[in-house]
Amino acid sequence: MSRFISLILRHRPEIIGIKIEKNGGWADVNELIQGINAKGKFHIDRPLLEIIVATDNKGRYSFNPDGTRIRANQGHSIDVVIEMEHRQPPEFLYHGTAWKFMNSIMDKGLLPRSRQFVHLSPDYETAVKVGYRHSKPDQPVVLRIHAAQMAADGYDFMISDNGVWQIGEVPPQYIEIFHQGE
Ligand code: HQG
Repeated sequence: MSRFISLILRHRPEIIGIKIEKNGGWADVNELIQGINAKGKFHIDRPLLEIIVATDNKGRYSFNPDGTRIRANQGHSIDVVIEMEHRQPPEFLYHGTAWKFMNSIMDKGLLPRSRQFVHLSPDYETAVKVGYRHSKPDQPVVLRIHAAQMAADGYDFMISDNGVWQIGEVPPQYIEIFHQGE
């Protein structure tokens, strides 16, 4: 159910016939509930939606203050503008990916692909989990990104409400393959 909501709010609202506001990425909660139920794949009501939002393991969703609207905090491919905090990054951030992408990454850098931004993790362990999504059953590769150096060179870092760092791209010179324990 949560994956389905994520698909709707980040990528394909049209599959249940709803619109997402460009400014803020908000969907109307009643329309979302009715749209999901009309589709027939899942049945949802407001209390269940509230549980999903409150317990999501990555804090993917938020309600607006009066609870009438809902959005995904990050990860969109559709054209929305989510206000995010622009913040000075730590010295290093991390990115987990698959070895099969490495030639291209070291050639072109990290690119957002289908999403609006490249996502970077604050720590190694999170990057391993993200990387596994693309590398299974093989071990992922974790890249260490020289984030503070990038910021010093003028790159603008943002962090979403659920703590995922976002950047437009990471050129190859800021990327190194990271081995745990270094
Ligand atoms: C790779 C999950 C070839 C990139 C996670 C990644 C994350 C390149 C894949 C969030 C490349 C894109 C996002 C290049 C980047 N050549 N491959 N030049 N540049 N790539 O899923 O960062 O569960 O769009 O390394 O926790 O893996 O959805 O991005 O492997 O925060 O909430 O292209 O998704 O969150 O894959 O994951 P994705 P991601 P949720």
